[in-house]
Amino acid sequence: MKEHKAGFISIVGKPNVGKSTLMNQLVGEKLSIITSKAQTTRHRIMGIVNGETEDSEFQLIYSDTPGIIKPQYELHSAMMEFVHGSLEDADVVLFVTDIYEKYDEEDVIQKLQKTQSPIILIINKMDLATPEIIEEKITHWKAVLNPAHIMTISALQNIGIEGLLEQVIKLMPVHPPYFPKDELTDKPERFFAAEIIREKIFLNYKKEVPYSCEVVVTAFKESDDIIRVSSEIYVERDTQRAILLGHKGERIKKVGTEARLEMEQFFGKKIFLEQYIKVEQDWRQKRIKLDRFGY
Ligand code: GDP
Ligand code: K
Ligand code: MG
Repeated sequence: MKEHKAGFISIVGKPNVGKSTLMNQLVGEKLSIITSKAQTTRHRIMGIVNGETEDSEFQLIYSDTPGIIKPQYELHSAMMEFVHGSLEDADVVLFVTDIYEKYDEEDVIQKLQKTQSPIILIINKMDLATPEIIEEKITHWKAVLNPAHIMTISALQNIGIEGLLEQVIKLMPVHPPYFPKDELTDKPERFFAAEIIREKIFLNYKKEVPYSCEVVVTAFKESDDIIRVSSEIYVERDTQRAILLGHKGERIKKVGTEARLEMEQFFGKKIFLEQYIKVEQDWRQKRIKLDRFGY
């Protein structure tokens, strides 16, 4: 019989370097929402991949995490707790950087130096770089962190992902599976429904509005041919509620349509979606409200 390998792989790094894009490529599903805005990802999201090589069966449990930042709100502190938790569990750390990243990583580096697990440093967005820039980044990272491996990839264009996967499997410990083999993630369906709505909000509004929004799915009722989803969107102020709605509610209607279409793809069923907008003053700063929202 083949040996079984299993382990936790944490995807960490600064905002917007492509962590969620990479996670989705590795898992082969869009589990994590992606936008060009920093702080899109707020939770630790696990994606599970089962497979086999010539010599072993494996289960890889990836964790996508929020980008590492200096907390300004209680919400940020909760987000950074997810990052720390994920580093503590890690058998392998994928430290994602991109070709734009400036050389001011001390806070992040200090966190990584504390982990015992091997680090694969990833230089992402190679599709946008010249060989000279990549060479410069490699030299830099060897000097400051000296990770077990450095790999250059494009998560967006699916370049270098195969090679990365091989490295990850090599580093996995021999261990029985942690999750049943038909499980894709640790999060419930309604979590993904809420995330899809949140992504559409990030894509449709500017400035502070997306950051002030939280989405809660209050009902997720599946029948043979349709899923009925009820959601509440929380904002911090009445003015934000007005912006979210738009003239005659047209803007939020657009969000709803886009979210519904993506949910139909994700869940493979027709979706009936309800959205209610509520004001919850300063929820990002209040521990008690964050608890209620699952942070
Ligand atoms: P995260 O904040 O680290 O999770 O980053 P995201 O995965 O949300 O990606 C941030 C932005 O970078 C999005 O607009 C992505 O489409 C883009 N992006 C991610 N990977 C690549 C890549 O390999 N090449 C290019 N050109 N863009 C990328
Ligand atoms: K992002
Ligand atoms: Mg992300």
